[in-house]
Amino acid sequence: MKLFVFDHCPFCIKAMMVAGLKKIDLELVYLQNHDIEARIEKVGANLVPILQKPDGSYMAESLDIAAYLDNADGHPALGASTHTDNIAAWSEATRPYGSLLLFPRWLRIDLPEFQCQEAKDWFYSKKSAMIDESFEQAFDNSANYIEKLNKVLGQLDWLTLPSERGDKLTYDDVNLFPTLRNYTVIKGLVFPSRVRQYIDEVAMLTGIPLYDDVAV
Ligand SMILES: N[C@@H](CCC(=O)N[C@@H](CS)C(=O)NCC(=O)O)C(=O)O
Repeated sequence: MKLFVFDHCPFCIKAMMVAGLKKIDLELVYLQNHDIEARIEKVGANLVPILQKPDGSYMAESLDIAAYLDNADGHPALGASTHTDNIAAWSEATRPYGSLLLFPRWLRIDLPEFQCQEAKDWFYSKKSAMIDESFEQAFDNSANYIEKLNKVLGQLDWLTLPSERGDKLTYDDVNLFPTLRNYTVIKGLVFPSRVRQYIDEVAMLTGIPLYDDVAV
């Protein structure tokens, strides 16, 4: 099977987490960010992740792909969500600062979906319109946004560690971890120790690489 992704895409990480957890033999294919046609020709819409199943057919929607991969061996491992509202509220609270901090950084590190100028230019024009700031301005304002994001990171008091539940993951982890994983690219962001432990434990169980070594 093939999974078409961007490395920085949190939805793609949802599908990749399950593939890693279940040790599914999956080829990751990184599409160039501007190559909309490569997405539309497969699923009729401009989005990743896209799974190509063994019969050659394509499947979109990260949570559908996650469920498909989890059920592929007839022994689903993921538990049900119990913190859907908490995760939705927390994600909403972090999104503005997360975008301002993440978007400029994705072009400052070496990512497989930005291997040509066209891909970088496409991302820049689309996303700087979304944050209403140039990437340069947003990056220069990092200290301010980091302070705000640090506060929201303290609002994860309901979080339980995988090690406190027999290393069993749930759809809450699939929905929460990708955002936290992306925040590891933000140099100077201080994760509360329990949140940091959560990130490290889920990364270990799913084999998802973090960005600490290349953080900017
Ligand atoms: N509901 C979709 C959302 C996927 C999505 O929004 N993917 C973004 C990347 S994070 C995308 O492909 N956007 C198109 C683009 O960047 O051109 C899912 O859960 O898979």
